[in-house]
Formats: sequence, structure tokens, C-alpha cells
Amino acid sequence: MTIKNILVFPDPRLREIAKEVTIFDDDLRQLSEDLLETMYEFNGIGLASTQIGVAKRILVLDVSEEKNEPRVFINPTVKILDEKEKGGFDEGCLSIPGFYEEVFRPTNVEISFQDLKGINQKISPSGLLGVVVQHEIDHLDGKLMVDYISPTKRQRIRSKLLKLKKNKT
Ligand code: GNR
Ligand code: NI
Repeated sequence: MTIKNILVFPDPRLREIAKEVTIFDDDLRQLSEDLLETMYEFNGIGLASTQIGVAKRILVLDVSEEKNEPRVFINPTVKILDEKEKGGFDEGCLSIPGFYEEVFRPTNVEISFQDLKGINQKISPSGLLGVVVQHEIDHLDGKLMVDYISPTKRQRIRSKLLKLKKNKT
């Protein structure tokens, strides 16, 4: 069990397209545990492998009140069931610390994925779960929540985070 460092925007590694998982072994289980531990440590409700610099299609999340319902999604894909039905939600991101932006995402979706044993699963998430899964799948495709806002706003966030980084070292 290890707590990993989380990459911060505009780190270029956050733009990598993560690769499909093909081997379901102890290393994969270890990585999933590390992701969950890191997510809980930083009080996140989701985390994508991309955010710790490992470009594999793995995401973890826990949207429960008690923080006792860890879930692992391997090779997840989204199917949008209703293109027009969208909800706005104030999103945060551990890779964009201190910023919250409203993002509109499809609310009627179906998620297909594999579990840690490599078995195919399918869910129709509602509410927060649907938002977070889509936010994490975006990470696996090198996409960030700031890509949904205006370039001017994105640039401002980028400058502020770069300045913070410079002052840290
Ligand atoms: O902790 C997180 N909270 C959150 C809130 C609203 C929408 C999405 C999220 S995910 C985020 C953790 C994170 O950055 N995951 O990639
Ligand atoms: Ni995020």
C-alpha cells in the first residue's frame, strides 16, 4: 500500500491517452489499492490512474457517505443514451486544486467495464456516480474539466497553478 503523488495541471502527462489493461494480475490489484489509498488520503471521490502518472485504463471511486464503498473500473467505456439530457454540476479535480467549475455532462449513460477479475460488467449510474465516472474516463483520454470552460479562464487557472508550483520549491 502506497500513497502516490498526484500530477497537477498543466503537467503534460495528464494529456496522455491511457492504454487498455490486458493482464488481470496481482500488479493490477496492487495498483488499484494504491489508487484507492491515494484517493482517500486526499479526500477525493474518484481517481484515474493517469493522475498518478500511470497511463493505464483504470479508475477508482467512492461516492458513498461513509467512504466505505470503493469501486474499481477497468477499461471503462461510456455509452450516451440521451444526447440532449444534460446536467450541470460543480466539479472539482485533485489535479486542479482549488478550482471548481460547472460542467454539463449527459445524465443518461451506460458504463461498460471490467472488474479486477477481468469479468465484463455494465451499470446505469445516476446522480453523482454518473458525473464522477465520466470525469474519470475523461482523465484516461487525457481530458480535463478545464477543457469544458473558456480558453481565457483555462489560461488563468494554468498561470495560477504554475505560479504556486514555482513558489513551492
Ligand atoms: O474529488 C473529486 N470530486 C469531484 C467532484 C465533482 C465532480 C468530480 C469530482 S472527481 C474529484 C477527484 C478527481 O480529480 N478525480 O479525477
Ligand atoms: Ni479529476
